[in-house]
Amino acid sequence: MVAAARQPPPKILLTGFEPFDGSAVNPSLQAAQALRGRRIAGHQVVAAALPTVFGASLTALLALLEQHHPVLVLATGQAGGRPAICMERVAINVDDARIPDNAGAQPVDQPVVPGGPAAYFSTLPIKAMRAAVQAQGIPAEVSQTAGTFVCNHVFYGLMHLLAQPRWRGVRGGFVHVPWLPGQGDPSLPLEAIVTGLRAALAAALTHAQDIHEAAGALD
Ligand code: PCA
Repeated sequence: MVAAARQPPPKILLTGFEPFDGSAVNPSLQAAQALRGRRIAGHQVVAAALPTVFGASLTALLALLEQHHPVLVLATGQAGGRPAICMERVAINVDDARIPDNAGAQPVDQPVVPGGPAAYFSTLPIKAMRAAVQAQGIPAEVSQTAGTFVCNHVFYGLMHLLAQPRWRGVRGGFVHVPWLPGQGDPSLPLEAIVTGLRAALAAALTHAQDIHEAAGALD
């Protein structure tokens, strides 16, 4: 008798953004690439780059969802000037760009989804993720705003997609990471960002419910 084929592990989708604003690198993309194919808590990491472009980033994200059918999606981006890995709590229905995106678009006071809800909360356990990153000795915070540029656009668009019955049960959220050394101050080395994201993903996969600890320094 032929042994039953082993089930492939469930997938998690980890995205990073292409460099923007004249920078040659984006730590979110480097970290996602470093985690490509890794096993975390019995899941396999699918890593992908999103264009730092309003609209096209969400088209790419939907194609990735349809291709991979992940059980969890973590989108990540660079937040220059922040000192810690930031678990984003909320995505808002606003595009309001201070600088043009990589295609030259600079929407001001536009909705991400016309007629959509004002906001969506992350469905990842942000406090458990913060605790797991801090336990690695890496600075981590809960953040109450992902801004109004392409990161918030993707976060909102992701949560709007996952709110559809078609993607029922798929959890999603967004994490901002600091600059790499050489991009500006404050910064975190790539190894710390990779270790932090790995710990955050492990916590997300092992906590169906969040833990409840008081808000932290940036809150
Ligand atoms: N950070 C930007 C967009 C791409 C990225 O990595 C942001 O915070 O919106």
